[in-house]
Parts: sequence; C-alpha cells; structure tokens
Amino acid sequence: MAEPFYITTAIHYPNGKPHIGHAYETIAADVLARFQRLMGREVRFQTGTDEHGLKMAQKARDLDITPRALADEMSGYFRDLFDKLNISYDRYIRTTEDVHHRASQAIWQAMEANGDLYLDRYEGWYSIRDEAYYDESELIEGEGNEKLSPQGTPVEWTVEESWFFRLSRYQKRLLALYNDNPDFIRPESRRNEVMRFVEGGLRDLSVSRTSFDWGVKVPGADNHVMYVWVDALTNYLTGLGYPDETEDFKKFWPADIHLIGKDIIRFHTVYWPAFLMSANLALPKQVFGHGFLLNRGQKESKSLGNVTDPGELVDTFGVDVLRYFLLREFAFGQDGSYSPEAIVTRSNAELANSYGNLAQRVMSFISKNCDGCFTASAPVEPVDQALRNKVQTACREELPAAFERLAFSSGLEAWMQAVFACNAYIDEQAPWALRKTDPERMQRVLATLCACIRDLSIAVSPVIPEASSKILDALCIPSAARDFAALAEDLALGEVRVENPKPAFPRLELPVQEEG
Ligand code: ME8
Repeated sequence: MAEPFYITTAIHYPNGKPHIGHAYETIAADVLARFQRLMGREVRFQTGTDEHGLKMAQKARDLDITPRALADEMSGYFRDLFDKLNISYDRYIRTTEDVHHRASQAIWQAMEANGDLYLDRYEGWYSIRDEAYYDESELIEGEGNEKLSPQGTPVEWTVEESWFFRLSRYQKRLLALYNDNPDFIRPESRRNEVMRFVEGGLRDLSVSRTSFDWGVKVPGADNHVMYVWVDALTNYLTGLGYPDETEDFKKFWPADIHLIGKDIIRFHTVYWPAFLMSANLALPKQVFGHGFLLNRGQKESKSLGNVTDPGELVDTFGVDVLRYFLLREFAFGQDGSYSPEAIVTRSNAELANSYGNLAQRVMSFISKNCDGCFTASAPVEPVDQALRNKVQTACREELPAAFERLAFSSGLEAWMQAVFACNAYIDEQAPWALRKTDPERMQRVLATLCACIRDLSIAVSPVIPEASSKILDALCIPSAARDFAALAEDLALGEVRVENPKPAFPRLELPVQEEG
C-alpha cells in the first residue's frame, strides 16, 4: 500500500488579492506534492484561505462590505490563481465553512477538558497586520518613537476580557520535542530562533476576543470569538474531517509537512504543537519555514508601487517558466529576489536553449530523417552507457534526494548538468553526419538520447508539468509510465517513436518597458 503523505500550505488572508509570496509558497508545495505522487506515495495536499480575524473585519469595514462578501470575492481570486499556476491541491479550505467552525470548537473543547483554558483579562500589545500579541520587550521603535512589532507593523494597546491558553505549561514539552526531533523545525536557522524563544519562557496566550464578532464562537461563551490563529491552525485538521474519526483523518494525520513562510514560524512550532498536545492529538512531523520573495531585492508594497500580480507573470512568461524560476533561482529556505530580466535569462539559458532545445533537436531530427519511428539494433557503446549513467544518476538519485530535503535548486542543478551532458553528446556524436556514414549507429545515438529525454522529462515533471508532458506525449510515453518507478526500468534502448514534436519553450524576450 502506498505510504500516505499529507502536505499543507499556510492558509492565506484574503484581505486583498494574492501576491507573489502566495504564489511562491503554493508552487513549492505543489512541486513537493507532485514529486511525492511520482515517488508512489498517496498524497493529500491542502491549501486555502484564512477568512476570520480583525484584519479581515477592518478591511471589510473600510470597503463598506461585509467580511463574508470580502472573503467570498477574494477567495475566488486565490482559487483562480492556483488554477492558473497548475496547483494540484486535493482540498481548498475556507475557514468560514461550517465544518471548520465545528472542528475549531471541538479542539477548543478538548483543550478546555484538559484544563488548559481559563477566563481572565488581557492587557497588552496587539498587531492587527500580524494578528499577533507581543510582549513589551519584543517591540521596536519606529519613526517618531512609535511602537512597532518586531515585524515593523503598528501595535495597539488592548484591554479586554479574554480566554487564555496555558502555554506556560508547555515549555518543557516543547523543548523536548525540538531536541528529540531535530527535523521538526526546518531550516536549522529557524529551529535555533524558536528554541531561543521558548527557552526564554512562555506566557499564557490570549485566545479569544470580545471587541468584534467576526470569527468562530467560543463554545459556551457566545460573546467571545476565538483568536484567529486558534481557528486558522485548526484548518489542517478540518480538512481531514476532524473531529470525526474519518478514514482520511486516520490515514493522513499527523501531517508530514506544514510548508509556511518564516514570519509565521512561531505560530506553527510553538502554539500549534502546544494546542495539539493539549487536545491529545499527534503532532505534525515537520514545519518548514521558507524565505521571502522580494521584487528586485525589495519587499513589494503599495507605497513603493512595485506590487506585481502573479497572474500577469504567468501571462507574460508562461506558467512552467515561473514555476521553474522560483525554485531554481535561489535556495529554498532563504530569501530570494526576482525580476523580469532574471526570469528571462534563466528561462532562455536552461529551459529554451538547453532542455527544450535538446528535446526539439532530437525529436524533429527523428521525425524528418527516420519517419518518426525505428528500432535501433547497433550495439550500445561505452559512450552511450556513460551518458545513460549520468542521466539516470541525476534523475533517480540526485534530484529525488534533493527534493526530499526541499533542496529544489540543487536538485535542478544536478538535472541541468545531465541536460548539458546530453547536448555535449549530440555535438560529439553528430547524428547528422552519421546519417550518411553509419545510419545504424545514428539510430543507436538517437535512441540513447530519447531514453535520456524521457528520464529528464519525468524527473522534472513536478516542476514544469505542462512542458514535460508535451515532450513525453511527443515521445509516445504512456501516462502510466511517467513516474519514478518507470525510471527504474531502463528502456530497451531501442524502440523509438516520435509524434508531432513542437518546441516546449519559446525563447523569451524582455517585456518592453513603458516610458514613464
Ligand atoms: O500569514 N514571500 O497569511 P498571509 C514568500 N493567514 N512568502 C510570503 C511572502 C513573501 N513575500 N509574503 C507572505 C498568514 N508569504 C496566515 C497564515 S496558517 C494557519 C495562517 C507567506 O496571507 C507567509 O509567510 O499573510 C505565509 O506562509 C503565506 O504566505 C500566507 O501569508
């Protein structure tokens, strides 16, 4: 039986349209989900929108619409974008769904039954933009002595009756969790940051609000709504049917990985495991905090006027180019930057001129010179075998080992080296010259190349699903033979069939800059 694999992204705040950071995170999760499916695992992939909280309520008030109307409209933009990005999610969750209210109330009651919730008065700093409480000691000073959160967002002094979660009780258990499971928090730098924070001591957490009502009602205390993070984190359980003991829940919980950005690591590695321990539920196996994506080195913001619609990037460059660029350009886990020039340069060098050109050169040559079909009979030479070995090592060992660790860029680097080796082999073997001097040897060379192109296309398919399947279609590889298990069977290295090959990547030009 296929081993289950449950992967989630953060759920996104639909208080505006999706931005490039949302696209980046969801693409990375999709690549991992597709990769694990190809490895033969039964994957459950969840994403969605986080629709409660003060941030949503305030934005709706500013627009003079209800929070529900805002969530309905914006959530649609997220779904449309994810369709455009070819995101293969199994469940798109919206926290306004009734089933989610039920799940959030159930985990609340479980925490209450464990004696971890009590009513008191909250007095302290709150950042609406971060939907987070901060200690005085964590605040930084902005211009004009204004107090700001460590993320640089405004904070306001809040005083209200609130339910509290006894987070202070969990310090030791959390530290033991991090120590016993070094991979629970990745990358290492985030793990260190969280450990220092927890070692510094934990205060009980305010987990309800009375000053607004846009949220999940606290069971038995109707004038309170849950702190948005309590319900938001619970989405990972809701999607599997919690609190019912469904088949999905039994199969997929605990999650294999929560993929999130570095700014929300504390919520996922301190609060969330503590809530789960309190509710007596198993803990996720890993939380990975990826870096931030910057636009030419700068954070996108309305005031800088550099906010880019990720859908437009797809229209300009193509979905596979964007997916490839974002995972290839810089190491996953670190911050990285994008610009149209960098996308065009990377795509032309690696996708159009190297991989795309390799496939098109070989397949159109076969169409023209061999009627698209032949069986090679000449012996396999050591040089052919050497190329096969190089490609197979990259596709079956190096890329999968790197992707398992979420080291997408180095996996793609190994893959690209194998593409380069194929191009060097064509130049050396010069099949166009063999056509006249030794047609049998020419067929062997072409068959070797087709086997390599097949392997390269299967291995890279989680990243560039559209282009790779175009190439595999042209190579007449049946869809059932397009996973990592298929790579294990080396082709007979003989039979070749090519149908209607078309270039998978156009050579891109830089978009014309508007004069301004
Ligand atoms: O934090 N680059 O939602 P969100 C890369 N609702 N990733 C980025 C980014 C950037 N420039 N900007 C944001 C929330 N992200 C909560 C999550 S989960 C139970 C609740 C990432 O819409 C961010 O780190 O502000 C987060 O993982 C995700 O996008 C959604 O951010």
